[in-house]
Amino acid sequence: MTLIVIPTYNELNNLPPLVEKLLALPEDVHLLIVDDSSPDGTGAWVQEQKNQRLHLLSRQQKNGLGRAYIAGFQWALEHDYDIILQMDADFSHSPDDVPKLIAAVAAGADLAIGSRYIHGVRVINWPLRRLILSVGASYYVHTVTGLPIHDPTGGFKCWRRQTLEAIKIQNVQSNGYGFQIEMSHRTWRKGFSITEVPIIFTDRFQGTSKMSWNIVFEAFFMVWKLLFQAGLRPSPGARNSQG
Ligand SMILES: Nc1nc2c(ncn2[C@@H]2O[C@H](COP(=O)(O)OP(=O)(O)OP(=O)(O)O)[C@@H](O)[C@H]2O)c(=O)[nH]1
Ligand SMILES: [Mg+2]
Repeated sequence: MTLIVIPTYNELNNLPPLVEKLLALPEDVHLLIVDDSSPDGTGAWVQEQKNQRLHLLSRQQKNGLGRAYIAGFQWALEHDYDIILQMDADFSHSPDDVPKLIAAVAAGADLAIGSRYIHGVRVINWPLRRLILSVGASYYVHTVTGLPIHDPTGGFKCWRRQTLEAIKIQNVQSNGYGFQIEMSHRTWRKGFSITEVPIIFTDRFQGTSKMSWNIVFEAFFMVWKLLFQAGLRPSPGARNSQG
């Protein structure tokens, strides 16, 4: 069974239509909304819904994306899900791409990453400076850590249960972009197979951004920690990434 984990903070405009689209997919997915007590009532909306396939994990305070995902993944592992997909609530990650990611894991990948930067660049409506930052970050992460992924900061990913069980998620400290990088880096270091699946990423058109320079700086320094943790050996040998 597949669980889609969606962290939310003030996404009341985006979440209801997103939930509707995801529950209408041919795949029989369950959803877990991890809400940090959004002042706009996102969590309350989830609670009002009477759908056995929609679950809510409500947390006391806004603690960052990484903490929300760890809690959501732990919940998934405590329940009976064998595929766990993560995505944003703001429609930057399209529900139409969800089946492709699930299929990649079902076909054997230990981790499937929705990638904006394989076979060209597919980002819609981002200001140029943000695109440059993101593409530059991808080169930087690859150069420092050796992680063979074209889109290491992306947050549209699909996990095989055994991968999450093996990479000791309780020890992952970072938030934001650093969180996405650290999770993939652990997966790669353990020798799991990673497949990148092309996706189209669209900037949020509703709600407010939680992106901040803190998140960028955290990731900037965090990659050096990953390199040192890996004993200054950027490559574990074989390149696992395909696509
Ligand atoms: N539970 C929880 N969710 C969060 C937190 N910060 C962000 N989110 C959610 O995580 C997802 C990604 O956050 P975004 O604000 O879209 O971050 P981004 O995509 O880098 O930036 P923008 O799209 O420009 O806003 C969205 O679904 C947010 O609602 C948080 O502290 N707690
Ligand atoms: Mg977003």
